[in-house]
Parts: sequence; structure tokens; C-alpha cells
Amino acid sequence: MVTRITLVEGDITEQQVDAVVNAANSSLLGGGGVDGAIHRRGGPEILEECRRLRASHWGKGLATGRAVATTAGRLPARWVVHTVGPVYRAEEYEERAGLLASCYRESLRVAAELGARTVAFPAVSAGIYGWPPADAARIALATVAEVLDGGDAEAGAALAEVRFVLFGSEMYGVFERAWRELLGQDG
Ligand code: AR6
Repeated sequence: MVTRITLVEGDITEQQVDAVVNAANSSLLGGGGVDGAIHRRGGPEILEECRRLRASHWGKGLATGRAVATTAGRLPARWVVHTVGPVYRAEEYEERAGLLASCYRESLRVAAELGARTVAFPAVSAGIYGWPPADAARIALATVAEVLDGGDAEAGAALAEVRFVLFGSEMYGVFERAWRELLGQDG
């Protein structure tokens, strides 16, 4: 099951997958980092749909830990799943780590409901939101492995590949080490 997780170093806006996950903020109206890159490469259609979401169901914005999908515009993907990671704060570690895990679970659930079989994730919260990379990687990988292993029966069965797209060799190395540690723990 866990072999359906892959790690690549690269730019998430270039991935040919069904759904690309965006590390957004609760406004859904764009930002820096991977969010900025997705809107730039995907074009204005994505923002238009985000604005419509804000005008309808998501008037107060998207809560941390939740996920919602839009078109992928001009990206080589069908959908963008926007999720809002928590800002890192050591004093509230447990609660916020739970929210970070929720980003991965909710994004996979939304993607699977749309019919996506392949999903690409960035390292949510590990950039501007300041989550220590090694811990962000451990939470990301453990949560996705759990979903694929049947923690969410529907999402787990629907997904053929969950690809982590890591920006730069350093973040790629961090994920690779975290992945080896997790696999080691499984025996
Ligand atoms: N492809 C893959 N990963 C990328 C790309 C890319 N094109 N660009 C950056 N990354 P961040 P966050 C990596 O800051 O910490 C925005 O302003 C980046 O190197 O994008 O969740 C939002 O609007 C890092 O490893 O997301 C929010 O306000 C990872 O993606 C806030 O930033 C996540 O970094 C969210 O902060």
C-alpha cells in the first residue's frame, strides 16, 4: 500500500496528476510560495473560482485543516485542492500537528470524491508557515500512509499514487530520511 507514495524533487505546477494540492491561506485569494506559483502558472480561472467559493459556501474563508477544490486552470492537472496548513507554534504543538495531519486527510478525501487517482502534495506549512521540515515531513508521510492503508477506506481504495513534490534538494532529502525512518518503524 505505502508503495503508492512517491517522492520527487521539483515544481508542483509541472506535475501531470489529477489533483495538485495548494498550501493556501484561509482567504483562498492567493499568496506567496507554492500558492503564488500555482496561481501564476494556472492562470486567472483558479482565482475566479476561489472568489466564487468565497461569495457562496466559504464566506468566512477556509478553516485551517480543511480542503476545497477548484479547476486547475492551465496547469497540467484537472483540479487544484486548496488546503490551509497551520502556522507553526511550539506552545500549541499537539493541536496544530493535528490540523496539519487533517490537511492531508481532507485533501485526499476531496480529491478522491472528485475521482482523482493521482494527487501531488507540496510540504504544507513547511515554508512561510514555519513548520520544522523534518517534523512536517513525518506528519505528511505518516498521515498519507495511514489513509492509503485503509484509514479512510474510500479515499484509500481510489488513489493510485500520492506524490510529494519537494522544492529543492534539501527538502527532498528531509522527506527521504523521514520516509526511511517510517518504513523502518513498520519493520
Ligand atoms: N512546487 C513545490 N513546492 C514549492 C513550490 C513549487 N512551485 N514553491 C514553493 N514550494 P509555502 P506554507 C515549497 O510557503 O508554509 C502562502 O503565502 C516551499 O519551498 O508555499 O504552507 C500562502 O498563501 C515549502 O517547502 O506554504 C499562505 O499564506 C513548501 O512548498 C502561506 O504561504 C510550502 O511552503 C502558506 O505557507
